[in-house]
Amino acid sequence: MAIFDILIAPDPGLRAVAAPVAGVDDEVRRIVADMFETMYDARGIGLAATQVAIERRIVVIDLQDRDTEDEEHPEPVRDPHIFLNPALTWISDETSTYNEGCLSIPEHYAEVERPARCRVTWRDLDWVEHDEAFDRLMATCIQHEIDHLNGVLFTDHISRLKRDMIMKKLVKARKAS
Ligand code: GNR
Ligand code: NI
Repeated sequence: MAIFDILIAPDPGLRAVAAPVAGVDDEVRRIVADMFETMYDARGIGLAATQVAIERRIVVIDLQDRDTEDEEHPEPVRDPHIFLNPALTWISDETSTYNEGCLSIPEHYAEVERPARCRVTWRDLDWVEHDEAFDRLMATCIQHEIDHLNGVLFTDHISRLKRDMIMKKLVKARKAS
């Protein structure tokens, strides 16, 4: 197991369009395991392979809040979801707004309006096909992650003024570090 480095915007790698996974082998299984380790370490609720410089259509999500650890239960409760080649097949007209964050845009958050519900097809590690509708935070998160696979960031969905402000601060923070 290993923790990947996460690309930080405006890294051009975040604009890559990822290629479909052709099948599951040990390499894909290792990437998924390391993506979970990376996501849990960074305390994110989702991670797309694009964010760790792997241009493959692989997403991991775990919406469990990170504060399930306590004295009686030292291990956090996990609810891991794996999506290989996820595709949106339907989006609702109704929208919802979440205050989104992104591990590739650290310490910046913005209200993002997206379709409130969506339908997604994907494959799992046994190469079984799935087709499910999602709402609430899962709908927002899977759309955020599929955006990453297409080189799109949440800042592409907000006003240019807010986007430019965030990007300027990210460039400044990088220069300072
Ligand atoms: O950790 C994350 N939180 C989050 C909050 C609202 C909407 C989407 C997300 S995904 C983000 C992790 C990440 O950057 N995934 O690509
Ligand atoms: Ni993100």
